[in-house]
Amino acid sequence: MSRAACSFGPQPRFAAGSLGAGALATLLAAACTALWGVDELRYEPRPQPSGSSSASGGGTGGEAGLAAGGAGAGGEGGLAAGGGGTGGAAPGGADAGPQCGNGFIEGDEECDDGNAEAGDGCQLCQVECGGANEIEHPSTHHCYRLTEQSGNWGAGKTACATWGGHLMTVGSAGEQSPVKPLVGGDTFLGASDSGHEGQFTWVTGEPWDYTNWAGGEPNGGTKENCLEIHSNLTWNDVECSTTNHALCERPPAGKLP
Ligand SMILES: [Ca+2]
Ligand SMILES: [Ca+2]
Ligand SMILES: [Ca+2]
Ligand SMILES: [Ca+2]
Repeated sequence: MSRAACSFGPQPRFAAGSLGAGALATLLAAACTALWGVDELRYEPRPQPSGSSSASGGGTGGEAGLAAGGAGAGGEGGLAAGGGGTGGAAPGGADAGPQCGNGFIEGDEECDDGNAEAGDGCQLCQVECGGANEIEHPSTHHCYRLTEQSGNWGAGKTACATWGGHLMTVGSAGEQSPVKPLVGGDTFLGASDSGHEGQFTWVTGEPWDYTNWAGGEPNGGTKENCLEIHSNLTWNDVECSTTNHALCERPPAGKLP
């Protein structure tokens, strides 16, 4: 049996403070993978609130039954199976807890890219960031990566985009200090003053609020227009044609509510 995605009845609502939909999504995704070898989770649209239809909403066809059975193996089946029946308690959604898969980063979620897939940087609303050349920021969950190959500033910019991010921008000392283990030598950051000599700007357009220039820097005038960071985390303007590794940054997928 081949399926493109796992489909369920309407996503149940949870009272504030109860176990969230993230836990439910984890269970359902596991059931999906076990039963059909797919891990994409889809919910059908929630029907209009009405006393009778809401009560029967949890039992939409055989798929929902299978889902409830699979979730039961996980030990929280009561929560999963009962969710549909309690959906009508408070129409309007004001009581809905975090829902993994709705595209909004809520509650304990680190990210929410609208799916439960692994390998795309956000699995079940947790950031996937690791390996020898990647570091996840402990509080913002931005992922930082040192490019594998060295090249000029433009090549670093391209490599970061290919990875799904951008050259690293630094808004504070607290953003760059956890990244220090990645900086073994001079490494490109995502700023230049190519557009207007003396006015460095970040590639993302975010405010140029924080700087950490090394003593005497920037000193390169129109010859040095790209930003690099030393291993002691101070900055230097350098020629954009210099061959360096680069630091990339990828914010968590999803919108803030
Ligand atoms: Ca969410
Ligand atoms: Ca940044
Ligand atoms: Ca310059
Ligand atoms: Ca310089």
